[in-house]
Amino acid sequence: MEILVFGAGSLGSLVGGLLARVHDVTLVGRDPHVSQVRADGLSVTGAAAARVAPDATTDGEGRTADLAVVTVKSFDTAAAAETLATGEFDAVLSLQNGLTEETLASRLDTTVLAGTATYGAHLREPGRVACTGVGRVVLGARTGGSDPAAERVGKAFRDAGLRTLVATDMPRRRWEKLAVNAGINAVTALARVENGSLADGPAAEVAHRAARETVRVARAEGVPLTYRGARAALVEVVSDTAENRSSMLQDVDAGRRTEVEAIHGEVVERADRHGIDAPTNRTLAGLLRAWEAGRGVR
Ligand code: KPL
Repeated sequence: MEILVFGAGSLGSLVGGLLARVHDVTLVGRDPHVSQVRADGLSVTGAAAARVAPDATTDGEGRTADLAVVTVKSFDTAAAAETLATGEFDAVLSLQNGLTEETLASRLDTTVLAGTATYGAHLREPGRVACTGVGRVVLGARTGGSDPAAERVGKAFRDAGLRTLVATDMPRRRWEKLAVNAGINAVTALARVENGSLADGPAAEVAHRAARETVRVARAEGVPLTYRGARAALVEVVSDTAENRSSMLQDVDAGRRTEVEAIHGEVVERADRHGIDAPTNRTLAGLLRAWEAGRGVR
């Protein structure tokens, strides 16, 4: 399969690198990573190791492929959609944090699949990405139900050795992942701890409160998410990615803008719309916004 991975950060480079073991992959990213991959290939280290030579480019305009996998940060989704709209793809799969598939679907004239990925990934240096936790990719039709495109993409991912499930209840799973991110990302970024630190103790308590609030909002949105299901998902991801530094902690460490708006901002905004209290998410969002403002990255 010809696959364009749009967003060669940590997760995009890991997923693209693993897919490149059997597929024809092009990574769209930034220099100096892109130049390094073009010159020396991509090294994947850690729990899933590989040395691969995908194509790499800084220019995503006018591309054609069977599949585009979108892995850019949530706040870059609209710009990514605009670039992808200049090309041609049989299907586009979002593997991003937040509920970004709606933004892609409203701007693209092709099948947009929803996906979640709980693999731990860290771009250690240009040309080298570490797999810091073997999680799982779950993908399927954006609005639920079955879709032949999802089956084809799921098979392509499994052929490349990625743990992948094709699901028919993506709206619920996207919200479950949002609850997991609401639990893990800000707490690990603010406390500067790895995901495994949320297994118990005071940080775990805050994480579970943030996830629980997200479940309440999901239910108000008509999504059948249970507290027990979200809690089990949070515990599983914390354990599967125990050694991982969450994407938000990596952003804070690097002094970059975070995905606070797509995670905690989204929960708080929708909670307000439904007249629901979300004090933990509101506090976490406030702290991260203050950090971003102080760094001049808002
Ligand atoms: O999605 C993630 C992230 O870091 O953004 C998890 C699954 C929490 C892995 O760290």
